[in-house]
Amino acid sequence: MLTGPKPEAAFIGLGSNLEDPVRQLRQALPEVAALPQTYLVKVSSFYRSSPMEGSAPGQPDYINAVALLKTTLGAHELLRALMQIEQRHGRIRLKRWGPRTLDLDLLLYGQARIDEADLVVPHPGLHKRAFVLYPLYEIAPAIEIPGLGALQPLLAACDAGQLEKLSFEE
Ligand code: ROI
Repeated sequence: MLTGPKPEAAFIGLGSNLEDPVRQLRQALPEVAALPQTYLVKVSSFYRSSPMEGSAPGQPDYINAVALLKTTLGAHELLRALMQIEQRHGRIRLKRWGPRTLDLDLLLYGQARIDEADLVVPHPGLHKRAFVLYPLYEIAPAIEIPGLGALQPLLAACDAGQLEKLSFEE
């Protein structure tokens, strides 16, 4: 049971495009669930997409998902814990926008707005990225994003491209 301060709802984005991306996400989820002071409440389907604009060229497709956590970890503590999981997955990130074995992004932390050198919440790319918006909508259609408002208009303005929902988490 969680004790102490009221848990916050935190949404995280999971992404991988190296070394069996579906397996990377499947293995990461129990690690997220095992974080201290944290419940894993919900996980979206897995979605496949080609590397989005801005990505270094010639990369394999990505698998992405979004998860809802309830946690009494602070935002920075949660970020640090997510980075440790990334590192355990031997995260390869040779260059910015390059391919990676596991990427865990802190997308939303309650209604918090954080703008610091090491942490920006809501995640700055969130509203433009179909591979975040669609899985987020799947598990939290009514959510309000601090500074941006409802999810539906953001979805409507975002090109889903060839984002493909995987039916059996393959
Ligand atoms: N493109 C897709 N489709 N999925 C991602 O998770 C992703 N992550 C990134 C960049 C390289 C911007 N492109 C991506 O960091």
